[in-house]
This record gives sequence, structure tokens and C-alpha cells, in this order.
Amino acid sequence: MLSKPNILLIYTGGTIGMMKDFETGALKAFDFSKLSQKIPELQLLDCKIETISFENPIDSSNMNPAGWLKMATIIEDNYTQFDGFVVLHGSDTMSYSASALSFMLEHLSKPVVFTGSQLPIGDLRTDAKENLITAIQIASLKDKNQPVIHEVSLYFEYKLYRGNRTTKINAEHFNAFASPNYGPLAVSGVHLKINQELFLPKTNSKKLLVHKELDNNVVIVKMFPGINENVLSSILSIPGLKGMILETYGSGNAPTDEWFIFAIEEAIKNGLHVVNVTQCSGGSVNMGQYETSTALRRIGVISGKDITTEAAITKLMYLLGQKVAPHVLKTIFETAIRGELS
Ligand code: ASN
Repeated sequence: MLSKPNILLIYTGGTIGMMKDFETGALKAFDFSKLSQKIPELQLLDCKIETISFENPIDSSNMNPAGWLKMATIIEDNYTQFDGFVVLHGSDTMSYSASALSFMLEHLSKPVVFTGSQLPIGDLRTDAKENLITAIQIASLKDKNQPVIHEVSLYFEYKLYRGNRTTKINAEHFNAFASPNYGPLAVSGVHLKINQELFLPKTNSKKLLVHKELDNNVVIVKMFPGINENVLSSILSIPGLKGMILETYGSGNAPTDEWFIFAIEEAIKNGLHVVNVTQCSGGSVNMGQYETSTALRRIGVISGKDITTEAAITKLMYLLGQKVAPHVLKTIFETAIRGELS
């Protein structure tokens, strides 16, 4: 007989579990037991649900590598007892967390689905119920008693995406996320349409490996017309800086000014890893397509290809945390390790 899937709901905080502070009018987190009371529908689902909550649920603006470690450890400690994991998370930094977890959880053979909402669960017009219920159904999907999805994903407003391909695009709309360079893994309508051809393949019965070291001696620099030498060289001389995500224009273009190229070249020679990511919401870096990116390629800048900034910064923290040898970091960065780039 097929057993009912066991799902672990991990509550980290976010709007989904917030309520108004009557004194200040601001939204703040409240304790998780109240959240489960608010969704009696959960009992109607064809799975067994257990819940675990961060001791102090947070607005996701307070998320950080310590929070990612907490989530990864909860998943590790409960991995064999559950068929799938649903992480309730604030939407503001959900794409960063989903990306970080995708790198930290190697050989994942079960679904980890991030979700949240734009309106609190107690609000009459809330988007939380649909998001949560469908996320649980997706995490419960099984074929021949085996989980169908084996990766970190993000479900929001009728679409399931690969987590490390997403970005938050709207602070107000229910449709708050996009995956500009990779199609949805599933779309929820009258039927749940699964795009199995887009899934990561199952990692042959290899044991889950949880990587817990992340190095946050990194920075994101967004190019803008007028960036000056003083600003750039101050950033490049931050003590202990090991990696930089450079958000460039279009297909990876940047000024050709001598001072600019020289500053980046010297930094790379001194051991800084510099990754080129486009500040466009879609498309890919292609160094060499324009003259304005040729020098970047020559001096050893890493191509982020079509990776999101969220996945780029967390991948850099992960690779630096793994103490990957500097001479191979570029090659590993430019290779998809969790389906994060094409
Ligand atoms: N500030 C909230 C958070 O990220 C936003 C949300 O969840 N919609 O925690």
C-alpha cells in the first residue's frame, strides 16, 4: 500500500505569518502555532504535515548565512523522516535563500519548496492559502512511491520555479517572482501542469551532502554611468575581500577607461574573484560580443552567463566557503552545478 507523503513545514517568518501591530501599524511576525490555526484546510490535504518553526520568526530582510544554516540543518536532521520540505519564508529575500540552499544541499533527492505571500494569512484577500496549499501538494508529488522533484524550488502565484533562477520583481503584485532565463517547472491551473523536462535529473542514490561553510567576504557592485575611480578603488581595497559580483550593462559591458580596467585587473592579480553578471532582468553575459567587454574577458573576469545576481552572490559565498582552489574557481563558477545557469 502506498503511504501518505510526510511533509515538513519549516516556518522562518515573512508576511505570511505576520499581523499588524496595533500601536505602530507595522507588520511583524507572530508565533507559528497561530499560523496553523488559521489554515484548517491543511487537514484536508492527502499528506501528513509536521511543522517546525524558527524560534524567533523573522522578516526576511533579516535573513543571513546563519539563517540559511538553520534551514539546511533542519532539513538535514529531518531528511530521512520526510518526503518533502516546504519552507515558509518572506518574499523579500526568498530568491537569495532558495539559491543559497540549492548550493548547500548537494545530491538532494527530495523536494524543498520555498513559498510565502504578499498579504498575511489572516487577511481576507490573502494569497497565502493558495501558495501554501499548492506548495505542499507539489512537495507531496510522488511517482512509484519516489519524490518527483529533487531540487530547491520556489512556488508563488501559480508557478513553480527553480529556486536559484528566481528574482523578486514586484513589491505589491501577487505575481511577485520571475524566472527570466528558465521556464517554470510547473504551472498551477485547473490541472497542475508539470514540465518534467525542465527538472534537474535525480542524483543516483547519492547521500545528501550538506555544505555548511559560506564565506561572506563578498560584495555586489552595480555599474552606473559616472562611477569613479575613488569609489571603485575604495571598494576593491576592502580588507579581506575575496569576491565581487560586478553587475554590468547589457551583455556584460562596462567602461573601457584605462583606470577602470587597470583597477579590476590588479585586484584579480591580487586574488580577487570578479564575476560579471548583467544588470538586465533577462539574457546573458557574453564577454567579447562588444568591445566594451573584451578587456574584461582578457583580464580574467568570470562570466556569470545568465545567472541571477541572487544565485551569483550565494554561489560565490558557497565556493569560497568550500575553499575551492583559486585556479579552478572560475571554471566551476562558469559551470552549472545546480542548474543555476545555462
Ligand atoms: N517583508 C516581508 C518579508 O520578506 C515581505 C513578504 O514576505 N511579502 O519578510
